[in-house]
Amino acid sequence: MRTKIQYAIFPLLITISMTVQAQSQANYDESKVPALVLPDPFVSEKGFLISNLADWENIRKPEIFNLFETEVYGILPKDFDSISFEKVNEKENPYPESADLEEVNIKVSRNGKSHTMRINLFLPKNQSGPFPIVLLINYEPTYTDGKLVKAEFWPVPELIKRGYATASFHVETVAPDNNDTYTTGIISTLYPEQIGMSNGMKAYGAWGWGAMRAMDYFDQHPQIDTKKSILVGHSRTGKAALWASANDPRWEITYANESGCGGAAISRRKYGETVEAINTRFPYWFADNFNKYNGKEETLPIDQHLLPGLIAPRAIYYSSAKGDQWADPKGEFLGIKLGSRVYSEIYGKRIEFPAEFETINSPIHQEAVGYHIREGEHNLTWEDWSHFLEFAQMNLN
Ligand code: GTR
Repeated sequence: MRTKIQYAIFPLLITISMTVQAQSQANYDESKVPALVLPDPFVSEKGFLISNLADWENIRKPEIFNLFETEVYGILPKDFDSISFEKVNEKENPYPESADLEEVNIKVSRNGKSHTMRINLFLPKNQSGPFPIVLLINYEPTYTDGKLVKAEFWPVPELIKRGYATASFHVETVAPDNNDTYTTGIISTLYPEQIGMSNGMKAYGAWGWGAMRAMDYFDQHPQIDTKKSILVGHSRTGKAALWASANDPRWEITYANESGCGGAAISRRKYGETVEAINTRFPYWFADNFNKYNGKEETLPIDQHLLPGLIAPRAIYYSSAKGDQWADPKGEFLGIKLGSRVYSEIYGKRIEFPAEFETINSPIHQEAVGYHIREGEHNLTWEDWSHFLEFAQMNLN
């Protein structure tokens, strides 16, 4: 008979061995990357050339949005009946000297049912607001017993010192990061009609929805300046942050760190994690329709270089790590470099990227678009934050 611990450990061991196997079988050979033939951002589905702002915003951008919604991420529903905010006080503030902590329950009701999510917000003390806000969508434990669990991942004291308010929510508060239980949050309670739809909301829609509700709280907060708002996600939540920002124009800057396949990186490159690998290991992240492209990335009607255009002209920042080949750093770079064409050609931003990925030796901080690659492994580190915060300083209006 198996003990409880065995029941807990077996699924974990299976996940780890699937990860190791998927990562070791992936392609890391640049000579095996197919020649890139990518959908053109500036040709509409009917074949019209898109060369001005009106045609971009009225024709091509909605087409691209619909394709990402239907074929990749699934719907992020925007409707609900009511929302209310309640400050609670359950955890010790780890920074009583420099910041005030607000733990907030956000209760949302729809069709007679309700769901409550939790955000944690730190506001600078002894500085005068309203403050710019940095929201991190978190899938790491946040803090316990008055301490941040991974201080670099969410560097609250550094952000406070620089005059930001900063908040975070754990994905579990809206949809658990688990194939068996992801619907147990808002999906089954508030949006049950999405279940089973081929373009229905899954975890990324739910996590993006959580960022929107956090923004609803900031929007009515007298100490927060939402004109200066920054949404941050790492890896799986980097993908969610991009989709959230594509849906919610209230975010002024969006930062996706090492978001890889289905985030920053071009799917057609088939380098590192592929569409099939991600859909197999995480069938609850993307819309069911995304499975159609398993092993057939070249048949996608869009690719990830078209995602920044849904956020433009608001600022966007990507970063990679050299040791994170699974996320395909070159594909991430191409995602932002090619994606920045909408910023320069439609919105007139001054943008110049190096011709070759291999020649990058320092952060590339342009008007509204930025990128860096650092040494080291897959993680959100202080080095990532410090490069990004320099970019944010330049780009907060
Ligand atoms: C990996 C997954 C990546 C990335 C990463 C993470 O296992 O394959 O797409 O999202 O997890 O979130 O750390």
